[in-house]
Amino acid sequence: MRILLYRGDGEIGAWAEDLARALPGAETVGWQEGETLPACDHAVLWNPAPSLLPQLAQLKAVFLMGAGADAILKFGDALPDVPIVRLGDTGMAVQMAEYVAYATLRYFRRFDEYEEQARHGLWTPLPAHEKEDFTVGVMGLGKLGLRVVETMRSFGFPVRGWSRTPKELPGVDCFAGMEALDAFLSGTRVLVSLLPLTNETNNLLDRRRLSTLPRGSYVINVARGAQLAEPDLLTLIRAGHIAGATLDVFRNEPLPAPHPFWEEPRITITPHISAITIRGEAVRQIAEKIAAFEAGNPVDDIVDRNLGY
Ligand code: NDP
Ligand code: OXD
Repeated sequence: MRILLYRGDGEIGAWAEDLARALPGAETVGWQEGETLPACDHAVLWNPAPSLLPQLAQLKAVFLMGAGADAILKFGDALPDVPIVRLGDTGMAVQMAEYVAYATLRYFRRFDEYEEQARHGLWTPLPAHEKEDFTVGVMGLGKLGLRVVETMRSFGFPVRGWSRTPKELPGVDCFAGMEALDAFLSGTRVLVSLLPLTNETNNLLDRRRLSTLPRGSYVINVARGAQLAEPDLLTLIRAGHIAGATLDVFRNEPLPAPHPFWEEPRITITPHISAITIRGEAVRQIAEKIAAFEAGNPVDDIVDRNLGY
């Protein structure tokens, strides 16, 4: 079996070593612009170059090195008709839970205010927020969103969730579909996005929808930057409607140097690290999926191109 390994950033050495260990007997090959791809069975890749796409038509399947499929599905009809398989969790769900819990607790327990007070030598207990005023609303109840829901519930926060198809989760107010979005937002104090980027979710969080959140809400975006209308968020923060945002993802990454977000103290910026791909776990899962594929067994996490995730 021959496997193409490719990353847009060119760094495949460690992936090749791990894959050789996980699938002994498989040969891995790389590819560079201008080369003709030798006959391969599968590809394991991230951010493919457009000129590689036609050469993928010979493959049995493409395995992504990440959870989001938007970076490949954006090529639309230029993509060959082979199954695309994304990562399912592989250690990312717990990282998302850590990130969202940290950001929420920082707001809820007023840590920023205490830090500021401490800088001025002030010992002044502030009134504690009530959990009942801090409903966490998670958009996207998939592999990652569900773990966040579970974690925030374990701290005793009221939790609600929004997904495309209806769900029933113990102790969670579940909302589904566009028709329920305003109702979901209107009772959410801490909004978390863990949605895939699709035609439906692109620019979903615009001025009108962000205004539907109660005054004093917070936004945590750990999914994809293009879901959020960035100027609208800024306007609502400056107007005091949104109290703050913790953003890991942006419409343009890296976030460009002159961008008003850098200057806004109520926005916390991290460089797309809320859940990094843990290579060892990813390779183990991909190897298992390739083995299942070869054996004709069902493979999880095949991307639905019509839905976009
Ligand atoms: P899943 O596919 O497991 O879950 C997606 C969830 O979003 C599902 O609950 C789905 O609903 C819901 N959804 C999709 N479209 C809509 C819609 N139009 N309206 C309402 N709900 C919708 O994905 P994961 O949990 O594995 O990952 C989520 C995203 O997180 C990835 O797509 C990626 O963009 C992002 N990500 C970000 C990382 C980072 O470091 N910042 C790292 C990893 C992932 P339903 O259940 O009904 O299908
Ligand atoms: C992913 C990501 O989708 O890193 O895995 O954003």
